[in-house]
Amino acid sequence: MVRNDSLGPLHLEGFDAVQAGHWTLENDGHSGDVGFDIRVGSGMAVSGGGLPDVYHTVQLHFHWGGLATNGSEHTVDGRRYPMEMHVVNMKSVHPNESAALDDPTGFAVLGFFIDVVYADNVHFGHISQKLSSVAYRGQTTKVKPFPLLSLLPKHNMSQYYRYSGSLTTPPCSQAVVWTLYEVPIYISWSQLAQFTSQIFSTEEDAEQVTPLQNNFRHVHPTFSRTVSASRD
Ligand code: SG7
Ligand code: ZN
Repeated sequence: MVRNDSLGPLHLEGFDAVQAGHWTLENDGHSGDVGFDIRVGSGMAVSGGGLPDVYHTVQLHFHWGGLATNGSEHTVDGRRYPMEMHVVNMKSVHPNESAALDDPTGFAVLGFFIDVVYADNVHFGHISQKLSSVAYRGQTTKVKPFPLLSLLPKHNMSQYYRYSGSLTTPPCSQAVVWTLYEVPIYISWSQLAQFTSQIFSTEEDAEQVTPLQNNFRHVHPTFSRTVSASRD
């Protein structure tokens, strides 16, 4: 880990506003895949904080384990959190995702650890209340836009880890500038249970009745990569 004092806070444009139109929550659950994405439309972008360019926000999604097993994709000092949220942003110069996949800095993904407490997180209700509408693969529902900032930690957004890496799902393209925030988001046990019990990777009439769990990629060695820490 290398401390890099030049890594200031990121600029999160439009995250504090209610965007026009609607967002789409879609169950894309091929087995081993993520489960669902929330496509957010236009209006939000991230820049600064050492990112090489401006990236517009495309979607957010989650990785989880089970009720008793943690499911974050990243670990800090060997610790895995119950869940992890990814806000996926694509470099604005690219016309489409396949162009961005060919660029080693084509995506900027913001990762947030999610920890579990007793109190509900009211802002997560915007998402968790909708999960039953997209239980099965291919199902979609509309989500009324809400300020994405309301989901994020209120403090210490200048503390994060930075490395160059890959998408965590196949083909795992080396196309991501990762930003992992140190301070977690908190949700309740019952909200965690909604993620671990309500999403299926199968179609509605399938025989399989086991909900999608453990949709995280296993930890890989960093090889020669540097992981930087922003100043606090
Ligand atoms: C899921 O995770 C989807 C993908 C996403 C991938 O498969 O959410 O979304 C799309 C549009 O394919 O890939 C490019 C992208 O966002 C990996 O995302 S992740 O590395 O942040 N986990
Ligand atoms: Zn992800």
